[in-house]
Amino acid sequence: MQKSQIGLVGLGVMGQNLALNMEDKGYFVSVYNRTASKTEKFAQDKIQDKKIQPTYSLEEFVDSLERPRKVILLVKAGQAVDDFIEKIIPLMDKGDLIIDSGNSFFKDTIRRNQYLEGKGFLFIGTGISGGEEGALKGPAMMPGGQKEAYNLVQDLFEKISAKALDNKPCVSYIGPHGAGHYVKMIHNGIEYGDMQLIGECVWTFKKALGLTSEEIAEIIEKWNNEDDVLSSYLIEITAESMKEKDKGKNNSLVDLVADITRMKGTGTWTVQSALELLVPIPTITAAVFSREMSQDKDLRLQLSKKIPSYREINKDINREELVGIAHDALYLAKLSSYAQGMALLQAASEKYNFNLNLKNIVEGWRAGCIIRAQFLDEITKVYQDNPKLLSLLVAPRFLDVVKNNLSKLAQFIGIAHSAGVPIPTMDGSFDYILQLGSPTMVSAQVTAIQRDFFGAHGYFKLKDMDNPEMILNKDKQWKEFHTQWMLPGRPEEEWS
Ligand code: NBP
Repeated sequence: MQKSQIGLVGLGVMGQNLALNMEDKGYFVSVYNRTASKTEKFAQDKIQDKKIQPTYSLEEFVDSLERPRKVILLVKAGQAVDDFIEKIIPLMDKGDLIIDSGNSFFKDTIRRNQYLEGKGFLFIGTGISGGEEGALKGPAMMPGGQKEAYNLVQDLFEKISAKALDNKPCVSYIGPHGAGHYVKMIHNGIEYGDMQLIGECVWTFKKALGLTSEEIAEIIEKWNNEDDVLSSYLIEITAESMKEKDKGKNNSLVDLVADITRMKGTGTWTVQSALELLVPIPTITAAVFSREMSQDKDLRLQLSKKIPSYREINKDINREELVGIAHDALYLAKLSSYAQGMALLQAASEKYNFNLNLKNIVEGWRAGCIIRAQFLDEITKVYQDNPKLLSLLVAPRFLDVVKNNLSKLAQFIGIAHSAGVPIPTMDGSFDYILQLGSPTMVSAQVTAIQRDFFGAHGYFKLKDMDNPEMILNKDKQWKEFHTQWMLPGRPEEEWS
């Protein structure tokens, strides 16, 4: 019997569609699922005339694969992946490859990679983005693991992945062990930011201008024009979904949807990683906290009866003007969010020796994935020109956006707040730019001296405060002091 070139375990939504995608690209595929009835149904309904072999035991599954065996796991992330690895490795041979394509936590992937490598197996942890449709028609893929492992599946991955407009496949070797899952995690964090930023624009249009969901959908739809800097999948689906009517009625569906946003964890992991690596990502953090706040529906209902709603006396706001301001504000806020995400990738690349190629990563997000956007072509060019760029905000083509749109973002924030709309991601994006653009953070001076006052934690003083170009850690241009706050005369002591 013809051996299959690839095996897939886990016939959930993603697994079924990925199996069909691989078969469509000419591969013989074996499939297995923990619950056999799902395999039976898949076999009956979807693969009658296809080169997909259903199997009903792990032994049958492993035996059906050509060597070296390549097995894709698409099961629920977490313990299920470890359990499955334990079940399948006694049946496999050294040199065989296991590919975890679920949304696994990158530190689990690093651990699994080491564990399996120690036993002689190859292991890839790959992020897959694009949901059900992406899995079927072409997802963006972010594989990490041994290079020799990637070489075994490069051809397959390039065939099944999405293709950008220039026909480049949306997949490339990301780096060792957990690099692929790390990059997928950041992709999802950026996605959280994008979604919340758009939501804040919608809310502002509703409250400041009193527009209906349908009217807002029409505005947003125009932002998806080919030559618009905001043109993206998320803008497209926001407009389309906001036009949807409740079944058989004239109400917009979105107005009836509960204001509760669930999440599965990748956004939270992104924020945790940022805290661990000390890289500020205020926009993405605000997006995660906004989802958490949305889940506190009962609390909001109770407290909103007591907390006075804030709204300044209705100012006359010109619709066309606000739409223009919102467009430019959203573009800059998005740019700020991507600058944060890319800075986190740079830091993680050093910390975990991922050796990330930012240009390839962004290039691979141009199609197939949820954050696909025209804007990513621009970011690709930026990293092509300068792979070591300090911040996306200062790339020449984006510095102009910062210069031109900063006052629009400030205006938008003012209008939204006046209308009583909370816009934490817009605030986060704006403050991030202001902080990075501040050679002296006065708030930090105050905090430093407060810490010394109550805890004798010391503070730094630059030798020459008149020289604004002094850099703290360079050439020891600073000294550490402590003021003896409790002693008369408050003598200052030099600590180093
Ligand atoms: P699920 O995440 O719901 O996983 C369903 C599959 O996991 C089924 O085959 C199920 O088998 C299997 N499974 C579970 Br649940 N527990 C298991 C265990 N202890 N041992 C073995 N198998 C187990 O479905 P999905 O939405 O297809 O997602 C698959 C992976 O892809 C997840 O990691 C997800 O985060 C990731 N992902 C999903 C999307 C998306 O849009 N859905 C996008 C990108 C990535 P059963 O049939 O026997 O219960």
